[in-house]
Amino acid sequence: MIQIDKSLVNALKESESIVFFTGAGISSESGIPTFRGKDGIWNKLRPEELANFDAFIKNPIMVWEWYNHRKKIVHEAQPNAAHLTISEMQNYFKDVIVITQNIDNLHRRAGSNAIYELHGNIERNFCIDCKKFFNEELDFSVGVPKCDCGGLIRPDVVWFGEYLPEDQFLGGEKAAINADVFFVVGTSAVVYPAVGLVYTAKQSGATVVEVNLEKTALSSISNYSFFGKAGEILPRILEEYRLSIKS
Ligand code: BJW
Ligand code: ZN
Repeated sequence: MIQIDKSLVNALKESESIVFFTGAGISSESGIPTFRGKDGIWNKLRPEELANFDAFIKNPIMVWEWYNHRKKIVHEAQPNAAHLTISEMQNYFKDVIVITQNIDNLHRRAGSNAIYELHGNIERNFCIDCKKFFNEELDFSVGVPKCDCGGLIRPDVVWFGEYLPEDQFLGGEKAAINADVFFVVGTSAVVYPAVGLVYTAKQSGATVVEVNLEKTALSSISNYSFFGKAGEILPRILEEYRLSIKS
């Protein structure tokens, strides 16, 4: 049985705004591989070969194959107990805000209403030249899909060396500043500027709670660290919180 500290439950009882900063690890129990770590997809595929604009220009077919493969996995996946618990938290707290590095839509499908997507969304695509959006199924029958203007269409995700969508980052930053409790779930915490939001939350006075299979660079600044599966730990935290408000 995972033990949940009473002091954390007390902090939650005094909280109006709780924030979940999530990474690939929250979706691993839904069958979506993580990037890094033991079963990370990037153990086999080098990120710099795929997740950057130059790689796309050099070999758009290879990059699209990777995204289409992942899209299929994402479509077949279902939100797990961790996503669902976060969504359920909306019944207990004034503000429950998700800041995610994931592009998989699982928080939305779980029912979370306030979501900032820092690294884009695999469901959307846009033309690299005129920036027009294409949200429908793309046709790959004659090679890499192109816009009417002739530009290549790419997935609307953030690659290395690209700026994060400003509205999403600023929304996430505001949430981090206002957070009472800031959960960091399933991220290796190596990709910036996203991870900087954890430090923003900490400096703004939030209680930081890390949930991960293993230690990360954020463990030392976290007020609480739970090492195990998000799909087991988050439901236990909600369960203890519920018990405490009954008594
Ligand atoms: C579980 C679990 C379970 C498993 N339960 N836990 C040097 C220093 C600092 C910064 C830089 C630097 N050199 C370059 C940079 C900048 C660069 C960066 O941060 N690089 C570092 C890697 C060194 N950042 C950027 O380039 C960003 N843009 C930028 O900085 O713009 C400014 C700029 C503009 C122009 C010029 C110069 C600067 C953009 C970053 C974009 C990241 N994009 C990706 C791909 C998105 C699209 C896609 O999905 O294909 O985003 S990379 C990839 O990493 C993806 C993720 O969102 C991101 C983070 O990964 P995450 O989520 O942490 O996953 P994992 O796999 O790493 O970790 C999983 C964790 O879960 C593990 O810890 C497990 O233990 C755990 N876990 N199962 C609980 N059941
Ligand atoms: Zn175009």
